[in-house]
Amino acid sequence: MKGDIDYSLYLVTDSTPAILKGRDLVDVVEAAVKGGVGCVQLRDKTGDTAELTSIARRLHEVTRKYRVPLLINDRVDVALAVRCEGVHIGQDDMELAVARQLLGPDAVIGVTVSTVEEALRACEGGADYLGIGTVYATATKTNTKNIIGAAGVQEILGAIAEVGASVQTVCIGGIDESNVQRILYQSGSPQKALDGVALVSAIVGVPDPEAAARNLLSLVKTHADSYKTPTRTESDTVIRSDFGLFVPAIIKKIHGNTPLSHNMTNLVVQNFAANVALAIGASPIMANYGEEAADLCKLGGSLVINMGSVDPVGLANYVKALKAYNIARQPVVFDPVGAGATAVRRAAVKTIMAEGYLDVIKGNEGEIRTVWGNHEAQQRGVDSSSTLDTDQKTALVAALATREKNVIIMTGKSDFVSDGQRTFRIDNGHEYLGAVTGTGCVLGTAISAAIAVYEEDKLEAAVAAMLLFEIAAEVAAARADVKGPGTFLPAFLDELYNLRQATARGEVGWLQRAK
Ligand code: 3NM
Ligand code: MG
Repeated sequence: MKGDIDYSLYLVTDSTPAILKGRDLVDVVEAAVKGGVGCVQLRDKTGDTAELTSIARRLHEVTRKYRVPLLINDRVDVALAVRCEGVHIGQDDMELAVARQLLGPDAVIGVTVSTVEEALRACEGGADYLGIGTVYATATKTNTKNIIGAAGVQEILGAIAEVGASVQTVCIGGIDESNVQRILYQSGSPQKALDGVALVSAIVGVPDPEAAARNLLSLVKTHADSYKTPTRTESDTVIRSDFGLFVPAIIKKIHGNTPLSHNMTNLVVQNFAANVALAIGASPIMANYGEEAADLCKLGGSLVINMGSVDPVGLANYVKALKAYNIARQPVVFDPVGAGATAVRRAAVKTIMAEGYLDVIKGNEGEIRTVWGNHEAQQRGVDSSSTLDTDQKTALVAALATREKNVIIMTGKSDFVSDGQRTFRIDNGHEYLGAVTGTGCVLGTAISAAIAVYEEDKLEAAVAAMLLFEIAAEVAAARADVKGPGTFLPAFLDELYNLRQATARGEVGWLQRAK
């Protein structure tokens, strides 16, 4: 019986008026179970014992009818009184060993964990499943000890796999239709993946719990098709010699498809970014109002979030757009401009990374190190030196891409690009790129165009855009009429345009300059 439980969609109840909105909890749970919830936990931190026992009894009648287990949060006595399938205990609740003794070997006992230590202790103590959290900040539980994000869940799953524990796992906190697939994807490793997700408000707090549960369950079941881990393992050198095999094709595809590049960017670079998008064959829209993303994300393009000037209104807009693009499964490029510079920016990076999946994160060394350092538990020493050498940069982009399951680009004199499996360095570019404003920002726009047309390999797409961009800069800087940064700027736009047009005609000699 215990082994048959389907944890894919795990419902935790909440009887607060803000969530339940005057409905009968039993009706809400029955609807959710009809929609596909496979496990129900009664969680009521305020009800007295008689009240709790009565509602547990009514809930158990329903869950039994659908052959779904009912667990009681914290209250072993209530579980015993109603003879339901088990309990869920938090770190401040009754000890696991005592609960097991009282309930016996057949009872289901789950434990809340937020650290590796708590997880390993619960496994050793014989927990049947772990509720890992808090993943994302949530209004449903504001007294939470630890927001751990996908990276924290991944760390815990890795530690469980290492000791070979067979425990089931769900994660909890702030999960809804916009992020359920990405948390399953981002938190997993080849060794161990989550068995499901636990939610409160996304099911109990919506008008139609049955439809919500049905939709969420189908998202859980299809997450593997929706996000894919790159499977190639070619070495750096193989990829380099292959430039000609994929770069021209990607640039031709931008030229042919004119993908939308939706930029939420700062005032300084808006005009420049739009011109770069046009030069490489994309269709730019500079739209900083998040509400528009719900429509724009349906046009098959990509989103650039450039944190160049961040304020609370801007941040809320970024989050809104990010969620819209995530739901539509259209790619997002994140440029954490000035990430480490102020507390406000560090917090904004944290929020953006928690609120959505970022297909590409592009930044300079300091910015990428801030993104990495956001998850304290995983710093592992890379932050201790003031500037990183080539090996450290390679290791950092690969580790961050592995952790985030995306593409990481660290720009600089040499650029480092990784999807966690393939990591390499691009040495093209020109000093004039650093002598005019916004070139780093508009590179994000160029990358967004490539990713919009070539989602099948985001690493190759990023590399194609970067080579076009940096070689165009070299060609422009070498022109006789270019005397400095001022004359460089229009020449750069010209050469971006020229190289793109030439590539569309099949002339790809410029790619010889790739290094
Ligand atoms: N436990 P929602 S977070 C009940 O971190 C609960 O252990 C948490 O609610 C933990 O799905 C949480 O509405 C609330 O975000 C989850
Ligand atoms: Mg608890």
